[in-house]
Amino acid sequence: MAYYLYYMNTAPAEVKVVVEMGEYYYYPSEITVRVNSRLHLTFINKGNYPHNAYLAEEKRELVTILYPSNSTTVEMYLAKEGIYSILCTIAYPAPVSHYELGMRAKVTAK
Ligand SMILES: [Cu+2]
Repeated sequence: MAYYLYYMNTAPAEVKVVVEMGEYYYYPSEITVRVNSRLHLTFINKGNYPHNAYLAEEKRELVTILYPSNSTTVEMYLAKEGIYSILCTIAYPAPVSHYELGMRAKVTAK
């Protein structure tokens, strides 16, 4: 499942995407935006365990921890082309991080 959002103007584009979290996935798992987009990601935890969102390329957490039934909105400014990986680094109740079980999403700016 992928969202493709294109804009013809050169002003920063405001893009809003709702990302569902569960065991063990983000949905959608692929988001594509144009460079120079301000991406507002609203994470909603529809699962039974806590989840987070770690931005691998910048080595920082977008969402520290989100408990079941909670939601939060964070912003990513995509100033240059690239592919960004969002991973869930929580390892509960499984002994491995959720991203190792497939909980990862990709944001592409092009
Ligand atoms: Cu998780």
